[in-house]
Amino acid sequence: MFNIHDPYLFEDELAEDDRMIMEAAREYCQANLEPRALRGNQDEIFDPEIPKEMADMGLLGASIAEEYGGGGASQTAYGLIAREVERVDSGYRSFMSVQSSLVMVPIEKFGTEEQKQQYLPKLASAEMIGCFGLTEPDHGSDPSSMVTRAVPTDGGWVLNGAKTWITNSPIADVAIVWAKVKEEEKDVIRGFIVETSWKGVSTPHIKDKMSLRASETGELVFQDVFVPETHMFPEIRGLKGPFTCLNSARYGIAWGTVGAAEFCYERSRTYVGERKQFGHPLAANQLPQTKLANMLTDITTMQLLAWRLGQLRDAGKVDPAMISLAKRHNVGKALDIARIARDMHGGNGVTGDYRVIHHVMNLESVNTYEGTYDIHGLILGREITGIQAFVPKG
Ligand code: TGC
Ligand code: FAD
Repeated sequence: MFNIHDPYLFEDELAEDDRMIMEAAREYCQANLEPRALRGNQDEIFDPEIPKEMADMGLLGASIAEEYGGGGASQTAYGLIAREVERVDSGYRSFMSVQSSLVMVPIEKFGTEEQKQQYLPKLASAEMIGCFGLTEPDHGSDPSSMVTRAVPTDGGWVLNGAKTWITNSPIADVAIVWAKVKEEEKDVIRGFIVETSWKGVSTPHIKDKMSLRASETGELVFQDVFVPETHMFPEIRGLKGPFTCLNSARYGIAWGTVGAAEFCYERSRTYVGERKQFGHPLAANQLPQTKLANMLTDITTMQLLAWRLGQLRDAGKVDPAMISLAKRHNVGKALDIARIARDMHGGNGVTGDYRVIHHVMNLESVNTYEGTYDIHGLILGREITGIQAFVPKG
């Protein structure tokens, strides 16, 4: 029998543990997150209770090792959690992605044993909130040109510079900061764990975003901040550091956007079934039917891409370009689906209650962050042709 939610039955293939995590995440998100997400989005409020609730459900650091307070779950499970959170709100999925992939992953992968013991359990339990500082006011798509710099001093480093568009920064206790240092006369990018309570750190909130309104976004400003030597990642050098974290977060977005697209499709199906014009349900017309058929076709490709990518990540067989392909495709298709869903709801589509415009606005940010749609196109173009086209020739 044709399944109108999962036509190629990928959920039948899930391991039992992954399915249980998915079902628990769905139940929490629908019962607890959903009722608060609309108001949060409209009033630009990040609910401070939600991190703790997510932690209690095991949704933070789900794939981090259990010995550090993580869930020890599979990559597929991490993706399935992102799908359930983003079905409700991309802003809360952003919070979860940053905490799990962009803060806990680098500490687990690049940190010393002491750094792991000090931070990972507190991040898993939401006793601490983290953020990730790569983008700067003048350097977004091209982080290699960053100007934030650390210079050596007695017992550590002095950090100066500014990062912007930083998810969670206004509420963060700790920031993973990427900055240049001089090593043998050359600039090298290194990673630091910086506590936001330290002297010289400020985290101004970016006001009046029209997208991801329930997510706290801000700056990270460093004025002569002393960072002890113990707070530098000891080995990792270059953009490989931040990009390794981004591999995990971009993969999560490939899954998260499946949830947003599924919500918009299902909402539209219900709406055209109930709404009558010219004496018939809208669903009796050819155009709404083919719009739904197109949505479901795109959602099916999104589901299968994300699911297969999870399997490949668990098997350790992923090249970053595979993640670019899925992030770019799935965000692009989710945005198309959300915009069409908005149109299918007519005037009601612009109200908060139906929740489709909420997804349209959120997905605009998701299309831009963690590498824009076009930057991921150029990453794929470089793989296909062997020629980098980021820097214009001539
Ligand atoms: P390129 O020459 O390509 O690479 C430099 C070094 O990095 C290595 N590398 C990677 N390593 C692991 N994973 C990846 N995905 C990697 N991509 C590159 C590469 O092997 C090389 O290593 P080595 O040892 O040879 O030095 O560097 P490039 O400067 O030419 O890069 C170009 C480009 C455009 C691909 C890159 O700059 C890029 O991806 N730009 C997009 C920037 C971006 O994604 N920013 C995200 C900021 S964080 C964020 O948005 C969080 S939103 C959070 C939320 O709310 O969910
Ligand atoms: P630009 O790089 O100035 O790009 C502008 C346009 O030019 C884009 O369309 C881009 O595709 C295009 N473009 C750029 N270069 C090229 C080229 N070579 N060829 C063709 N087209 C090109 N960053 C963090 O570090 N941490 C965070 O937590 C974080 N959270 C964010 C949350 C939100 C809500 C948003 C909106 C952004 C966040 N970001 C974060 C920043 C995000 O990663 C950047 O916005 C993104 O990488 C793009 O950089 P930019 O905004 O400077 O745009």
